[in-house]
Amino acid sequence: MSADQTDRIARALESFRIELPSWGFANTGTRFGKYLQAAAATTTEEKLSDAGQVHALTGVCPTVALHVLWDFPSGLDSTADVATSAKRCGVHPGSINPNLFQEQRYKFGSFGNPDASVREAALQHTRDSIQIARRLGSRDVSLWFADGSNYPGTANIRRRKEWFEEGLRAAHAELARDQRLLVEYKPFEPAFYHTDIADWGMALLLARAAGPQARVLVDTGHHYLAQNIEQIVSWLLAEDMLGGFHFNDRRYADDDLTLGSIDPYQVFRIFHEILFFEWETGARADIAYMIDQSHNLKGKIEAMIQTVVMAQELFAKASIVDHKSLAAAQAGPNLVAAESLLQDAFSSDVRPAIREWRVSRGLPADPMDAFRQSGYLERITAERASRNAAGVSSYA
Ligand code: RM4
Ligand code: MN
Ligand code: MN
Repeated sequence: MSADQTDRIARALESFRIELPSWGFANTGTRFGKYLQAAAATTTEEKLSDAGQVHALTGVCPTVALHVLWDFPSGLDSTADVATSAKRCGVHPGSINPNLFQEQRYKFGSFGNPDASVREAALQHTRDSIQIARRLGSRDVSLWFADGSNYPGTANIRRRKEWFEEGLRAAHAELARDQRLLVEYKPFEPAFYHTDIADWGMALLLARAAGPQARVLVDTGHHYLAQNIEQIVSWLLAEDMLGGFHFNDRRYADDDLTLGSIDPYQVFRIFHEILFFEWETGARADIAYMIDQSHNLKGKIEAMIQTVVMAQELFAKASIVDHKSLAAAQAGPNLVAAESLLQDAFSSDVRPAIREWRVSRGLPADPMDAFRQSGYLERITAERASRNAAGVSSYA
């Protein structure tokens, strides 16, 4: 590795921050069953504490995404407690995620529900979530809708699109000047015939309809298997509409597996398109990198550290692509040379340079090893085991 490459990696890592999901530390599971972990967090404070450990060891996870229904049991009145806990645990509240899918009234949808009173309730919950975010100093309110239908003919698809536009516009009106609305898409599940925001194009149109502070959120698990996600990322960058990511990996559907566990080259290609965009335009892409994973079998804190380390490695690999040579090879076009520039960067071992960067920042060279040595897991296992045996769990 050349000195220039080591330097590029250090600069890339300085700029790279990734948000942890509070729900990734609690007992969650599949719809078939939940395997409870003795060490899982049973309160919001415990989730923040676990996230604080990941941040203390990696140095790059200062914020935690929060789910309103799960982390704010008294809504707005819970914000003071959450703020105090976050401070105590050495992290900041990150994106705020309204919950528009778990209550009985959302059986036939939230923003797209044919019943105006349910649409209004969903909007009110979103407004409250925006207020929660404002009180906590969080910039992003992240919207994922379970809305859709299971059978042809049962929903007025066009009318629902209008209801979504109305609802999102009204939600956007509630934002402070520095806040953003992020609109997530997903092709199916829980609805199996149509989903109201099924893909990036629908999310883009709805974000545009909502207002100037709305952007699209790309959850890497929310695509059909052969879809070219980095092309979607490039288009959204070109349109200045990429707001953030929910990172995870998948083999079949929305599996929420560890980032890069199935296809690390896919993640590398996404990072490459972002960094190539920044190199070409000289502009910094304003992207919230977030993890959306909840592990049913792996130890939750270990899985999160593994994810962060993997994200850093793939980001570092993308940072050493020789952009100037790539631009020349593309212009040629010199196909094999262009493709090889990506492959060379991807196959470089960036781990020594990352370890060096960590040590220079006073961080453990190996965060996973440091976690295993720390005794934290043994302590929380003893503290939480009996509460977890009583079966505290939530969905995610
Ligand atoms: C969805 C989506 C959302 C997450 C919910 C629980 O599949 O990924 O981001 O909040 O799950
Ligand atoms: Mn997601
Ligand atoms: Mn998902």
